[in-house]
Amino acid sequence: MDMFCYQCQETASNTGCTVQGVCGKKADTSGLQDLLIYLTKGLALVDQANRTSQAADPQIATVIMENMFTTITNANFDNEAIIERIRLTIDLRNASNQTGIDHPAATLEVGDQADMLQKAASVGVLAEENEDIRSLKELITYGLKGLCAYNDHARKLGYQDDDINHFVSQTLAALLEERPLSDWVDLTLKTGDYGVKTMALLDQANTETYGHPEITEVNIGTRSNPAILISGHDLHDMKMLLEQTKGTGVDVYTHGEMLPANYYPEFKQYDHFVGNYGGSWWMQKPEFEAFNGPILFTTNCIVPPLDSYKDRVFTTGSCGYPGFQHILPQADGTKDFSDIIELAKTLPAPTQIEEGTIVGGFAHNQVLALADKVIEAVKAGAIKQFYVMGGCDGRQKGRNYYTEFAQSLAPDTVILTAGCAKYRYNKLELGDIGGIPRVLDAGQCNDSYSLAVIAMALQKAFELDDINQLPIVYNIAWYEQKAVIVLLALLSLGVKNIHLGPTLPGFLSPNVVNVLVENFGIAGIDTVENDIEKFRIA
Ligand code: SF4
Ligand code: SF3
Repeated sequence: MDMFCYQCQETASNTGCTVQGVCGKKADTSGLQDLLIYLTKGLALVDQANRTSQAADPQIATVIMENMFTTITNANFDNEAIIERIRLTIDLRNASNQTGIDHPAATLEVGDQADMLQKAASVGVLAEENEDIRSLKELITYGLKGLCAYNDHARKLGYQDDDINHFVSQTLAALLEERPLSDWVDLTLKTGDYGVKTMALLDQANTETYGHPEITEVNIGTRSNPAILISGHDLHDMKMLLEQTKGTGVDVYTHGEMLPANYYPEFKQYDHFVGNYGGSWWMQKPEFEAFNGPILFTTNCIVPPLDSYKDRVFTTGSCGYPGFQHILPQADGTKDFSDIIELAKTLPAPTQIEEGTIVGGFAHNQVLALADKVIEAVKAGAIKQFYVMGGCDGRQKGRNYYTEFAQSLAPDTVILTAGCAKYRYNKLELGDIGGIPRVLDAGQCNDSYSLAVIAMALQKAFELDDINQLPIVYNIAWYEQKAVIVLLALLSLGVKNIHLGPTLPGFLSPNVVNVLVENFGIAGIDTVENDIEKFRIA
């Protein structure tokens, strides 16, 4: 059976995974995900028709969000879970299709897995034959996947904006249509506008619920108690786990994209929240082995596990892996993590792999509290340039570039970061400039929103007409679809000349790359030496 997927940076030969994903995704899982996306567009079509005469259905919005999130790179490898979502989507669509929409995506019925895979074969990415239109449609789809993931986190904290949900459903429905290229360019930009709106909503949800991130020294060593490692982006799960482990003698550590949880006042109050263990997602095999205790994935990125630890991994939310125990929410939305806690009590404490601390918590509120100091340092010439180096990390060898680039930057530069890309340089000793650390970590990839807020505040402080007049260079690393929405959001805010690496997306056709180069000055990366030279202000 063939598959075709080119949604992430590690896609085979930078053109497409066709036999098995570099991520470990199998052809059948890929086919089921294609079918789920197609049916989600059908559900969106029904939603659009209903919205002309009745109030929006929040259940449809939720199912759309969760379906999109489920298909993000490294989120869900579990065929059973995807099949369940396919059936749920069809049931909801049929129950909601009062206007009798007869598009195939709104009427398709499925039988067993073999039947689903047969039907999936004609609705995948390659069903769109025009290379440029396919490229733009997928760029929009991937942006929407990232947007839906962020929107889903906001929803779990009780924050929703139907304007965002409406846009998502409208755009997914539009993707079933044939339209001229220019329409897809417009929709790409509009997806970026809504990316900003969604990241702002999630920022509001996180900070109103858990307080503003503040400067924090995060412990990266271990203690002697048994412990649970929590990974992914879901702060709501983080809160429930901390509450339920309180007084049990079980400690909690973060991994990968959960590191920024350490910066929130709400989470800091728990004495058994010890710190962060290990590095970014792709280091999970040796690190999970050494951790000894249970691991909870709240979102991507899952790497197919080693036998040595696979029996102590749990998933929740939109992620899943065959054989991992999955924790479902109860009727009121809360989750019962007692199985994980009980298992932790029977296992040894983590093996220490590092010691010391790393500093983070430089989200917009904290940086703006230091604004006078920062502005003074720029005016005095102590800080010459800022480098936004946020985004994703990945396992490709070429990503050493980011470590070497950070090391080669002049001492009068400051790195602004968010997302797991930070692990390429957040443990280097890069020092500070008059007390301002040279690596300012705002948080998770969605906290790239904070970097934009900081840039806009600096623009105002220096009375500049254009955000591009600031001494900020954008050298961003991407891997999965959340980075796609971050990129589109930055374009929406008018940021130009973004460098994207380690490779430009394989899903961008040469003509679409030209559009991005001509209108936004998007470029790839070169050698560290050449880029350091090129980006430096004289
Ligand atoms: Fe390949 Fe990436 Fe798709 Fe996995 S998500 S199948 S690595 S393109
Ligand atoms: Fe993505 Fe896996 Fe890091 Fe949130 S989650 S950034 S790659």
